[in-house]
Amino acid sequence: MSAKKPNVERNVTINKSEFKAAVVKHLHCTLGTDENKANNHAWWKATCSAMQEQVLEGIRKTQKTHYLNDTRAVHYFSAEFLMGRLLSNNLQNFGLFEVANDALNELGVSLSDVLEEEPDMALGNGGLGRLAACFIDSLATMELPAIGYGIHYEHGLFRQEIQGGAQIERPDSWRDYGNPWEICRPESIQEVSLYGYVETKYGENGRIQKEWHPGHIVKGIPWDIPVVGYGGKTVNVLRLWQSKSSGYFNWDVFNAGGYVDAQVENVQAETISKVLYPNDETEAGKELRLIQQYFFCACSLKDIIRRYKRAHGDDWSRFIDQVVIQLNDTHPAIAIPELMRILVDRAELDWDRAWGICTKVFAYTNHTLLPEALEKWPARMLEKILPRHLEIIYEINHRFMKEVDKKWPGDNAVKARLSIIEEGNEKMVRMGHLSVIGSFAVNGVAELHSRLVKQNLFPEFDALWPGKLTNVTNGITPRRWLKACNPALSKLIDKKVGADWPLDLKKLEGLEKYAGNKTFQKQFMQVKQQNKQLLAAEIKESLGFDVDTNAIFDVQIKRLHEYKRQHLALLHIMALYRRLLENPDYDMHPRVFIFGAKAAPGYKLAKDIIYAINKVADKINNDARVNQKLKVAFLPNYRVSLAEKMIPAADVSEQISTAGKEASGTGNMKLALNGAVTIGTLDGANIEIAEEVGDDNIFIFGLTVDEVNELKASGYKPYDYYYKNPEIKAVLDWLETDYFTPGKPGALASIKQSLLDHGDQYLVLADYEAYSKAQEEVDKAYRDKERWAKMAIINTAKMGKFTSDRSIRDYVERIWKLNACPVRKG
Ligand code: AZC
Repeated sequence: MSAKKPNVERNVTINKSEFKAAVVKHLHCTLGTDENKANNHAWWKATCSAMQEQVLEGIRKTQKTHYLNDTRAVHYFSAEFLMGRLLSNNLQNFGLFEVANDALNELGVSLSDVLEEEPDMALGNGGLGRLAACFIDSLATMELPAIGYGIHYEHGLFRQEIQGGAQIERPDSWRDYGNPWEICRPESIQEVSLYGYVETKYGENGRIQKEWHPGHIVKGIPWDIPVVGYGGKTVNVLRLWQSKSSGYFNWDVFNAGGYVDAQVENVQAETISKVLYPNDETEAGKELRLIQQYFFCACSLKDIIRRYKRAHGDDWSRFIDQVVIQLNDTHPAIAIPELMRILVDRAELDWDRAWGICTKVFAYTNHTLLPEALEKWPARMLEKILPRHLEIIYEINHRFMKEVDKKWPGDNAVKARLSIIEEGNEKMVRMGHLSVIGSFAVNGVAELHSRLVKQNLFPEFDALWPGKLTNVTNGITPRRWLKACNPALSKLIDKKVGADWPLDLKKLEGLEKYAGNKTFQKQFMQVKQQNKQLLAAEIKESLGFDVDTNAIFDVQIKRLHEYKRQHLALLHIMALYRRLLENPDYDMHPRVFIFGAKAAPGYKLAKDIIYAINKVADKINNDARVNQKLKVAFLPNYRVSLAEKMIPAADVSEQISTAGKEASGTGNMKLALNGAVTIGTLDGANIEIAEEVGDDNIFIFGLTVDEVNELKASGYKPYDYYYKNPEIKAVLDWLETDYFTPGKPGALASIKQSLLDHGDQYLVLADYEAYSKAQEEVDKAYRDKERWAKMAIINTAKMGKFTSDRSIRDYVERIWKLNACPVRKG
């Protein structure tokens, strides 16, 4: 049966010989080299430039169409966009992958080698940044007018090296040799003010006028990264701001004294966009971080307003019809007082009208309940960097407190909880509160998480504004996370359900009827086997040892964090090792535990866990008594392009966070989509994955959110588990010896301490036994080849809900109220 062609009308028609000619032209005319001299890097650049011709045409047509239709657009504000590589994605989305492959082939060049030349665009830490990247892919694919706004970091997330088992951070330099995709737009440069003081003036009609005299002005230079929708019709852009010195220094302010302190002089404008903060789920609280946030929000708002004014002049009445701004977490929350400042101080609207506009423009997504991730800024820091914004925040709060008093008269406790300002030793500005108050919609990212946002994080806000707090379950783009990263499985799927599933992922349900079909099972598992071989080759190249591709590939890939509990997996690996040493006939199917994880450079215990995984891996992999059955591979420098190799090869997906802590997870969706079976807790989107695949096709274990709360309330004592369970005791004690770190006893002891003496905040020991039992079930299931194949197929078949197109549809229909704006040929 031949594959049905996708039901997409493509805007691009370029054949192999034209593509070939374009590549050669760029090799000659853009790079000044020729076919004989060019290395893969040059071929990569030439191929990108050939693509870029199509891309630029797409951008031009898209922008013209949006302008002529005067469309309402969503503006996705995010401090992070974890884009990964673009060439393969752009080729796929333009439908030119095969064309390019054949064209390069004729030139004696391998497209897959060329693709490997592209550095990842790693302008994000983890889930939040990758979600933003998936969302802009869906927006373009669904032909929605959208623009992503963020920061053009010179250095993205650090490159991780492992030396002697420990993580070493090296700078990431994704654009050292130029980036062929980005387009500089000097015509849209913006200026941003910082520091200085506020002057109060009285206007003719008695109106109080505030004037901010900044101490420093920096320039924001926009770089546009194309976002090619699947089908190549709409090409939106991601606009990233780079900071540059404006050469401006306010001598008046300086001479007035006191306002511009020594630090201001030291501010180097270029440092603002120099580096991405490498923290995931922890708020850094650093001055430069706040400046980064304000910098990109201020540039982006000016850009939006410039575009609006071009069509509507000074008439603000249509602003709320044209503009919606989604705040990706609180990182861009400072945009709320900035828009108020523009409307009240610059456009001279009265407060109520300005606030009416503001609160119809912003919507806010919360991504975490972890207290250490909820941003708070010292009022003093805001006053210094953004004095007018602090005044505006106080005014917003003052008016809001009156509203609270109407609902709960005289209740000071509720006021203290709801106030944007947290009183204490040091007055703090709560950015989450500001975001909820300044937005018309607030969402969590999975059903459970959104319920907890309402119940635990913002209960009174929910009571005050019923319906404002809502859920939009996360999603992933199936174009990158199945079609592009797993071509063998994609082709197999095409044959069964047709080729338009990348646009309509529910079509995968058509696979369900083959789940019990022996032939299909065999084909499906053969693809998995091929992908495992590719990953085994990667492991060999990166780590130097062989892994058995008949073993279960058990994969845990995500940032390293105690709540994600990589150390729970580690304790279990050590227990398996111990069981095998005690009983060489211990009956288990061979397994390779594969990890990928970066730790925030300042997060000591997370780095200790990486070290421990590597040390335990060294020992096990070199122990001939066990290494036929057990291996551990920690692949360094986990990133999008490595995920694309690991995910298609996974048999088992580890999603083992403490219930209530992982807001959603999106790796869980990517792995299941590629036929991995989840072992996981009832947390985040795991719950919704379980609902889709059914209890027989997932291994759920461990405490529920309610049980976690009960256990904590009743006084959790990790030592009880240590004394009760001899395996837990043995394994924890083992960590203290020098067995894994010869000559260095105690080198892994911090993990034991955190679990016993520091209270095991994430209930690793409480969930250990259930996890270990669930792993035995996994082992049993895998040995039944038919049962496993069926489970794997059903996982792929049932992932339709988790396409980011569905998430975007939810946002569009329930929050953004946007219309698609098709871009036509010509
Ligand atoms: C992450 C959540 O931890 C993860 O569960 C979720 O899937 C993802 O956002 C996308 O919604 N949160 C973050 O990355 N948060 C921060 C502050 O970095």
